[in-house]
Amino acid sequence: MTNGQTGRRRVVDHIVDRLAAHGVRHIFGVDGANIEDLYDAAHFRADLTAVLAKHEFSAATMADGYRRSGAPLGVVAATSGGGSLNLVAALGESLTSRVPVLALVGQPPTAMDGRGSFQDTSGLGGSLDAEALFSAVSVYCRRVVDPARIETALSEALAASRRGPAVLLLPKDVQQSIFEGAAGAGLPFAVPIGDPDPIAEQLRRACGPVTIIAGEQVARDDARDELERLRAILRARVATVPDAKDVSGAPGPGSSSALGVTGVMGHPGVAEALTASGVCLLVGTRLPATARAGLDAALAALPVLSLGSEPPYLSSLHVHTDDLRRSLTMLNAVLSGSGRVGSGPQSLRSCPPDGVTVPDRITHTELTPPVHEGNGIRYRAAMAALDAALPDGTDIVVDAGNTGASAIHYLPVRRGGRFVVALGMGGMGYSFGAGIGMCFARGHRTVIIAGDGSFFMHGMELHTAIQYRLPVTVVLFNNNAHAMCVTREQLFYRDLYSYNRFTPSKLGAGLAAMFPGLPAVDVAEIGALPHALQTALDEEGPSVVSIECSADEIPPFAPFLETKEAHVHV
Ligand SMILES: Cc1ncc(C[n+]2csc(CCOP(=O)(O)OP(=O)(O)O)c2C)c(N)n1
Ligand SMILES: [Mg+2]
Repeated sequence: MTNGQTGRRRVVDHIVDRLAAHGVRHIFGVDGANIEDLYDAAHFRADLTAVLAKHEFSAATMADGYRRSGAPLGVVAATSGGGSLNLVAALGESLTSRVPVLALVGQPPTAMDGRGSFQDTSGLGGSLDAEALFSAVSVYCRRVVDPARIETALSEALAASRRGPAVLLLPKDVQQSIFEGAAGAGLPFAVPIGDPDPIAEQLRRACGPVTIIAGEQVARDDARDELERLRAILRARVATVPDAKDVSGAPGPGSSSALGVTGVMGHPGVAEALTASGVCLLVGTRLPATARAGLDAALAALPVLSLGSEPPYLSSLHVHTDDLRRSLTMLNAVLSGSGRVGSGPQSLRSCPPDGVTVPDRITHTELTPPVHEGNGIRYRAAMAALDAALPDGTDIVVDAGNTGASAIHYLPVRRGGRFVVALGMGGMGYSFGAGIGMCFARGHRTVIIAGDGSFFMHGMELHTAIQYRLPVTVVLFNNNAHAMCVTREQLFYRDLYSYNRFTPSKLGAGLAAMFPGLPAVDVAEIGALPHALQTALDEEGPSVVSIECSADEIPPFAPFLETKEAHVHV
């Protein structure tokens, strides 16, 4: 492709060609003088849409949500100065959760580097050093000052982005330079694929049931089917970490093997299952503290095996792989008798593990927070109404706070749907951009679940969903507070004061007035919720339901609950 006006092929034209060849169909960003050439280049490619967001944080979470929901790569574009700085929080989220994202960041022309140019971030002459800053929130960061280096930098960035965000800093003159190289699609890059022999061997020695804990790498490497096959071969129970709820069957009918979620917002049955297991197999998770809480004792008493791109935070027999789909396929072949373990003369014949047994039936369990007596729709009742209303295939993205914990704990994943939550940094306001990005990637109804505090941070990104007429339903839980912080004040600071309650607002009415034509309502009674949800979900475009709830209700969050009274079999 070439510039539609001049017919000459610029660096930006080459970049968009490479992205399109990589399977990217949308890039997300906010325009500005030092990124407008990239928007110009994208305009001349029919297969690439440059989406205009309202804030760079949300543009970057759009890229993150786009990739997490299955697209090959999330791409965000931002201009220099303040625009670029707005990316940092979102890239930090993508880095911690290892989400493949490429950030293309404009900079002022190089001729003025270090000489007081507007928004200088060259690091020269006392200016902010963007390369140092973005290196800290990415797995790869290069400032491209020579147009001849773009091809190498782009190839390296695309290869590195498999492990997390990559950043290219692109001064305006470099973007506008004529691209001299060939218009190729770059070389394919090799990915380390772990051979799971040692895990197969240990599984053969295992005695008792197997519990699998699956993590976000299963989603990243699109290995859900392979995980399900492994589960069937091992007749294992599967739990997921909280930010990978959608990688294994949801608890409930048709999925008796699913134990639910691990960790702070998790289900007590996971610890019970581990205690009764002969071995635990971690698939694609490092099991960070939020995912491990309450499980340390049970895990310490078991052999722990791990397959994934990074070793877990607890001691285990770990096999490294950057492609879980391929490694799980190998493991399944070996365990099911259709492959061989190893390749030498000493290699074991493949066979199913004998000592592995089918676990006793374990009932699904829930945390039970103290009953809340005051006003407001209860989180559990609201999640039950959502569970009844959301059809199969609906994608769900969840934000932070008491609202987020309740959704993770109570709301099952839809069959065939995605369930995304950002627990890497747990940054409020993630869900708005991420939900919009998911909707662009998957093209069907996405439900964003967020608290009023998260809404006040980044909820205005709703405007982008309206602009692009996306089938996005925003379900707000309005407790007129940063309620998770209210709960902490009550439980840990003797309830003597509150910084965290807000002046009340009516978000549904407010949004309906602000965006004429947007269906947006406030719901204060549980009886009215099913109809309000159904109406919102039946819309073709965006819609909003704001649920009035209470900052005094304690959510299903283990650190807030007394373990003794905390759970009951349901
Ligand atoms: C960007 C950011 N700032 C601060 C926090 C700390 N924090 C965690 S939950 C929370 C309150 C969330 O309020 P809201 O979205 O209304 O949800 P609620 O807890 O009220 O259900 C805060 C301030 C955070 N997670 N992210
Ligand atoms: Mg709130």
